[in-house]
Amino acid sequence: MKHLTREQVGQFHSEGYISPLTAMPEAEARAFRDRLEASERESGPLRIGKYGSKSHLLFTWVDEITRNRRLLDAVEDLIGEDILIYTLTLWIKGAKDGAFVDWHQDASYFGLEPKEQVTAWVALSESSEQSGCVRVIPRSHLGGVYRHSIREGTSNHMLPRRQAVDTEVDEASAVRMPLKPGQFSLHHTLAIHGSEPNLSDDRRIGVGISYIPTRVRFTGKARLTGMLVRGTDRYGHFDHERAPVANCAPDQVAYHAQVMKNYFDSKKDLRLADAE
Ligand SMILES: O=C(O)CCC(=O)C(=O)O
Repeated sequence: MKHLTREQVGQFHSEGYISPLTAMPEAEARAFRDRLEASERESGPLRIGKYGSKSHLLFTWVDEITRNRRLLDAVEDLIGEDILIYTLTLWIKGAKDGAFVDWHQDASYFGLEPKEQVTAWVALSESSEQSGCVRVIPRSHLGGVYRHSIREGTSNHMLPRRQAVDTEVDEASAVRMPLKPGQFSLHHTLAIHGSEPNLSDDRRIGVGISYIPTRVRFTGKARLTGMLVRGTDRYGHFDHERAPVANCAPDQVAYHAQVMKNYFDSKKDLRLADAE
């Protein structure tokens, strides 16, 4: 064990999540936030589906976060030492902007087998009950993949496809995962989770990193890419992504656009129940 206790690993398997864990001191997280805000001044809003997705290909500060030793040690304790990033999302809610995330499972639109993906959600600002921290339904990862459908008329839904789980969610059983800047939570790919709007006066900023062991494969037709962040890849199910050497270098921006198109196109041949 490199970071987690046996009890924490046990909790992940029985409950579907662990929180809070610490990746870095608060001051370091604030410095990352400063770099994020400098990138926003240069490149505009970091929107999901654009620069806010797979941002580890565009920004050196995101690449650095994904390779944080304590973060990877915790992930390694769950999935082993050969680790790829499958995707990454910057979850940014403005103060009182109404944005929320409906109940969903990550596995429902990832198209991965076996279902061993783990999401690490790293806070770069205070993620509290008031600012709309991530909520999870304990043990919901034990029920397999649920049907999802598109919620029309919900423009504040942060997921690009606005999907939500069709099953009745017992909200009373939901557990909030509040985090200080520099802390992170881990949730299972099948755990039903979501978050409420940010009612605080500050932005709520999190980096959601989807880590997979190299043995996992994509079940759709396309050949996808992943970033090897620890260990070796003895399977070759994914082409390895190229890390940025500067923020938004033109060739890397073009590379990101091509990777993103391939990623989103690849989901089109997955069944609706599983995907969008
Ligand atoms: O940031 C949020 O509120 C939702 C995060 C989420 O859905 C995820 O990390 O998978």
